[in-house]
Amino acid sequence: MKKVLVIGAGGQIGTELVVGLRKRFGNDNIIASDVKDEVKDALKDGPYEKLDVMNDADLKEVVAKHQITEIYLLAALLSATAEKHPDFAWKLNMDGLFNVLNLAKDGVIEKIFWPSSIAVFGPNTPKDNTPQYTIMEPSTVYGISKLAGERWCEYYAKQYDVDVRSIRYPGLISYTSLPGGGTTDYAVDIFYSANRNEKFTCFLSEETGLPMMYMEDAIRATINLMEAPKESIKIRSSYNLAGISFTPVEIFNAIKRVRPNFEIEYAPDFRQKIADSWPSSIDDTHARQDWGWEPEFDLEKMCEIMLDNVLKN
Ligand code: AKB
Repeated sequence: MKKVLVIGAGGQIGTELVVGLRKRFGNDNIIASDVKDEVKDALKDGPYEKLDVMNDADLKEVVAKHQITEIYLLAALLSATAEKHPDFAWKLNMDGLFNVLNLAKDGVIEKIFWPSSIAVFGPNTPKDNTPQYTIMEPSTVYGISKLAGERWCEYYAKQYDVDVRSIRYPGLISYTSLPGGGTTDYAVDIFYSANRNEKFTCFLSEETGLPMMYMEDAIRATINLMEAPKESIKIRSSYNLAGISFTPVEIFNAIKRVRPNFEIEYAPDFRQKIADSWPSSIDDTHARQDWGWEPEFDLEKMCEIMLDNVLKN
């Protein structure tokens, strides 16, 4: 019987992933966990455990208590916050991964999902349609931790037959739960300003193209990857995944078509340098071939849903 532990369930991805997994596998089979005391309303339909993934003993206790078979490890510090707290970012992003990988190595759990990011690429990577296999050389703490994590995932898969699966998420756009500490967060914040009729100050320049994805696509991709037959998962580092790529001015223009009075100004800050080191679009041929990935949301569809929902939530 499948018993899933989602670590970092209170975050942007975790919240929607728990809801998606509970819909598919039943509320009681999905245990949400987060380091925070307060349980979000969206997570209250099933079991919750307060858990710090860096505490190996506590992690083992929760896994034993619920007889966990699969872990989705989402607890991490994202790119912008990690630049401010490099030591802690490295510790959280790596210790947590090792604790979970070792549970699978020891045969305690059967399967792991661990998210990587477009941040594994760096300034020397080809920017357009970035291939799965290419120059990496990330220049951020977050990117370095994700690339190291990818190498460890592949190592554990090859050496110890650990069934670990991963996606290099682009920037994720959602309204149920806010992102925090990322470089792609402007693409969510912009909808709040648009709906409040406020001028939006964008922390990236207007021509900064980045790979993005609507959250519903990301959740579907994640669950599909985890449910795919083991033999179809050919890549054990992490899969490139593409959704929608756009620049701040392109998303502004898409919103302006629906909110004609909307205004924007550009005030690039330290996050500009991070964004400049990342790809502007991604080639996800391997994900399409290996486990049938196909995105459903384009810029217009995503903007429509976001504008309808951000303030309601
Ligand atoms: C970030 O901006 O740090 C994240 C990411 C692309 O991994 N959204």
